[in-house]
Amino acid sequence: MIFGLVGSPNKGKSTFFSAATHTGAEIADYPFTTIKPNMGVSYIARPCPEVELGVKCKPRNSLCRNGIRQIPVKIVDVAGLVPGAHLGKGMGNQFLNDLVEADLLIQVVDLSGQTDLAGNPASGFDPSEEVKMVKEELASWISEIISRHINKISKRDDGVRALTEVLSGFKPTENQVSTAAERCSLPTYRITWDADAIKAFSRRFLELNKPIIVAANKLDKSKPGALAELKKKLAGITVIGCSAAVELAIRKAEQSGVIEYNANLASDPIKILKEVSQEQKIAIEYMSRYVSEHGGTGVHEILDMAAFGVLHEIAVYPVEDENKFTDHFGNVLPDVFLMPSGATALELAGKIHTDIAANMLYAIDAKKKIRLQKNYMLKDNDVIKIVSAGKKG
Ligand SMILES: Nc1nc2c(ncn2[C@@H]2O[C@H](COP(=O)(O)OP(=O)(O)OP(=O)(O)O)[C@@H](O)[C@H]2O)c(=O)[nH]1
Ligand SMILES: [Mg+2]
Repeated sequence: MIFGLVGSPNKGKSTFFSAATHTGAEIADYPFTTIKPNMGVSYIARPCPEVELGVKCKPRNSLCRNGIRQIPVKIVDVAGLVPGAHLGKGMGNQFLNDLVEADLLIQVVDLSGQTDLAGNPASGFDPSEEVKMVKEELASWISEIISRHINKISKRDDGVRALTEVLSGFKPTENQVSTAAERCSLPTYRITWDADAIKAFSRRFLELNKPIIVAANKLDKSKPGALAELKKKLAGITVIGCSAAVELAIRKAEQSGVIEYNANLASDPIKILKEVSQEQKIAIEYMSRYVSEHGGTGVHEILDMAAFGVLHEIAVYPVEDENKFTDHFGNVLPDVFLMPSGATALELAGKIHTDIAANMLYAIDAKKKIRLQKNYMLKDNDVIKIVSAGKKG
């Protein structure tokens, strides 16, 4: 799974990226600090079945901390988007291509209103304008791609197939393309759409292909009520407040061994481990108060919400031994796979190996020890053994 960080310049994308991936990205108080995309790995969290099954897991494709399974997701942090980006303004549009593969976009906005659309200092700037602008720029980018190929598309009978091919970089399903066209009441047999129709289609396609979640950043210096106001203005979009700067400061202090951070503890989530200066003590007390008051910094809440709340992914654990919950080598609950909700046991088999799917007989629910049909619809947190005629799953 890939999340793309988008937004206008100077909103805190690279700060969010560094805080989430625990790697350094260049951060500065001026627009266009980021030019080349930063790529990194972060984790989304789910309760590990080791707790309910009373076993100790040995993860291979993920991590487990205090009974919480941490599943890797890729994050890409790109240059800031400004009005006219699709025409080459600002850092141009080449970096838009870095977003093409993202499954979801996290738009970082400045909730404090202290930067404008170009990332320059402002006061009382309305962050909902940033969301509108980014949507328009991304839709224009898609429109440009379609317009470039419209002659070729119009010669094909099956417009859905033709568009799916032209937009193949986005890895769209034909269903996304046909639904977007239907929602604009546009015919898809031998497409002869004008510029307005292409734009309308692109907006709908964007909604389906790149769902957006809004990270209302700089909450630490925003006015009270700003978050509620933004949520009201962006009704229909998931908006979560966060302070990427506080998360980054905590992670840095943790990495240097000064503190221990346990986000799950309501009181005293930050423990001081070393002798610290008065200045550090004040900073740590501030961070501690901030996370206690807000129930965290919002950064990981946003990542979890993106995967499980917006994309509706589920976490499924394939095993080879349904009694010991192990793989071939005896690793307990070794792998966790993210699957789209509605995925079947057969689709899980396909994700393990095409041969296993081809020869699949049935599946076993390892928690309940019951046999499941190939078309069994997987549930979040399922532990599943695939039984196939050739190999065992
Ligand atoms: N108070 C506060 N400041 C923040 C927060 N997040 C980022 N900043 C500051 O905002 C400025 C811009 O941060 P960056 O992470 O470089 O922003 P960006 O969106 O990547 O900017 P470009 O790469 O220029 O598009 C820096 O001075 C950060 O320290 C936050 O949560 N709270
Ligand atoms: Mg940046």
